[in-house]
Amino acid sequence: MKTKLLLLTFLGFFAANAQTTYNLDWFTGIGANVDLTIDQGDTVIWTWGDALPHTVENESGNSVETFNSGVITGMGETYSYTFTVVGDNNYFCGIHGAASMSGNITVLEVLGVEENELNKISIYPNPASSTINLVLPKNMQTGQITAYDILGKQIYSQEFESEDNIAINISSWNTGSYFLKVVSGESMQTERFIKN
Ligand SMILES: [Cu+2]
Repeated sequence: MKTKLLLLTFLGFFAANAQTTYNLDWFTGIGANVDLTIDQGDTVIWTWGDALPHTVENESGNSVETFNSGVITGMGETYSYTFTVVGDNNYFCGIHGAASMSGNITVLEVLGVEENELNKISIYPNPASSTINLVLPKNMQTGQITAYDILGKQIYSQEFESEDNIAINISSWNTGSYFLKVVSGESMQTERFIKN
């Protein structure tokens, strides 16, 4: 069991390195140039910088991917999206409009990346102290999430269905390293994260 977990740690490092997470602030009046250039498979996290309701949504006809956060309200709230299609994605806040809140995410092709690499689960923030958010790939939308501590002891388990962003409260967990295993049909992935 310990050998297996060490191997998973090793594989986890490679998976984490293949993908980058970017942070963007998102608040009324931030402007029309909330732009980023990223690679295929990278994740963008928008963090609400004021207490007003906002959306993050693609501009129909001017984006290669379709995404919409729905209305989210609250300082420090987040929305994340993992971009896998090469091209431009103009997006805006559907409540305050493009003049007040908009930008473009340009997604560059990554050569030699397997389809699998674009379908990794991602955990943020990492390290985390109170809540971890889990972004699941499109081929893993129903299944079971299980967390293990470094000794392989199961700490947590939940079923999930049709959610692309799952929040898990870890505030009562001991500090240290954990493995999060996600099983969906025939697919299984493990990622490591740190509670601090
Ligand atoms: Cu807004």
